[in-house]
Amino acid sequence: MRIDVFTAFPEFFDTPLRASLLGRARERALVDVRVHDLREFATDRHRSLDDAPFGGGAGMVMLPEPLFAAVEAIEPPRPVLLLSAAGARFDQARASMLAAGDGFSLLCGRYEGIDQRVADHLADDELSIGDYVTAGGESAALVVIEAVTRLVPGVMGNAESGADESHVGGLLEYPQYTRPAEFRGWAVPEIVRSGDHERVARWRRAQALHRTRARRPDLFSEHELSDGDRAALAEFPEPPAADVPGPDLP
Ligand code: JCQ
Repeated sequence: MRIDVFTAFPEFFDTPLRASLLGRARERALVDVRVHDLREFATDRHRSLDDAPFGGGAGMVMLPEPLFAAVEAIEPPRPVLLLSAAGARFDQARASMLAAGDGFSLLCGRYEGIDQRVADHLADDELSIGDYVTAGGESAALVVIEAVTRLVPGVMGNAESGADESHVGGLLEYPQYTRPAEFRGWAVPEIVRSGDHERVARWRRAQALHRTRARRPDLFSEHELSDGDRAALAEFPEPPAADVPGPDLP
């Protein structure tokens, strides 16, 4: 998997790409992340990357030329993805699609925005990691890189590589507990220590369903309840106190 990043702040990526899962995946040559400094592709003698907006207004706009020059010189893997708060939402389905390919590229905007011709004629797609604005696309690029890399075959051990996690099955994760059995007076639910693995599995499923209904009604309404789901909810109908009930169960 090759991932090319185009940024005005290449140093932003140094530590995150060396640490933890990403660092190990790169050491093992499972992913090849190449960070390109847009400054090297600036065309004027001041190495400018931005200019004032046509039509006036506050702030500066990223110039199209350095981005076009960089992508045309490097010929990085497609799709070329522009990170921006105005993009389509990046989600687990998109992460899986990218992980199934050989590579992709990320363009990081800075300043108050990017010249629209980058989105229209250079990028294949425009992606957002959520409804908030950051100072630039670098943080979003790291989110995309980590979400995709952990899905690349061989990156995670079999134990972790799981289908159990939040957003994989379209539901939020069930609550998890480890030692001690009682911490500051808060006990681990008796059932998860019971040793009845089938019952624990039904309890977890019910908790995931209650939690998703309370916290993410948008996800819950997309979820088709199975017979197993109905059985789990019948056995464990009580949502945890913290999860205020949403719409009625069918
Ligand atoms: C990405 N959610 C939020 C900041 C300009 C395209 O130009 C710019 C991009 C950014 C950073 O992106 C985000 C974002 N997903 O803010 C300024």
